[in-house]
Amino acid sequence: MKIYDFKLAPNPRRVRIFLAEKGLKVPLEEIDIMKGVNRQAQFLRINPLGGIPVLELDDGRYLAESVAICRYFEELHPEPALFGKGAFERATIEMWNRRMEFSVFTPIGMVWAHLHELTRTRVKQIPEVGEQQKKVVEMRYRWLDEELGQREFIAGDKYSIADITGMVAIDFAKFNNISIAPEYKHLQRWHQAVSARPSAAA
Ligand SMILES: N[C@@H](CCC(=O)N[C@@H](CS)C(=O)NCC(=O)O)C(=O)O
Repeated sequence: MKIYDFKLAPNPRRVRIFLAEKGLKVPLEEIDIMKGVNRQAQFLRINPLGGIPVLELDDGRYLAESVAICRYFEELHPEPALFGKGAFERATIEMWNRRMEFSVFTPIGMVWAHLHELTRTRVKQIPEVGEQQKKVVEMRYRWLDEELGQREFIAGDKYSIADITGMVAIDFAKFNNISIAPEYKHLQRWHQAVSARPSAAA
């Protein structure tokens, strides 16, 4: 078993943090996406969409998509439960993880795609889209600050996959010169707490 990884990229980091929270170690193989190794025929046979991470099982099967890979390990190693337990908690964590992906990570990714110099040769950049998405990110940070004024973690009183997605997205935003404004005390408090967990260094 191994995971195709790239140390600097946010999605594989989600899986590394998840595994660290579970106390699991899986060999990693670095795929340099900045050099386009993931866009070469050999890797496209593994994942036709070219994205990393990808989990390769010992029997030759593959799983792509960070959350699918995390779910696989959750099934095999249920504790600590990072996708929740019971119908309501599981659905709540699912809701929040999807919100972190679609409403926080996606606009941050759009800022990266449309404004960052490293994506200039890969994407037809439309700077106005990047600037507009920056405003969306700012709105989402304000919303998260309000939410985190009501509970300890993103999806409730327990750390979950939603905290992993949220933290990884917010850390990735720093590459795009977006940081948490000092007045967002609850968001700051949460970010410091999740960043202090040993898994954050994975
Ligand atoms: N939805 C996928 C996204 C995978 C993805 O886009 N990964 C990025 C790295 S964070 C990547 O491989 N980018 C390079 C490329 O697509 O060429 C997941 O959650 O795993």
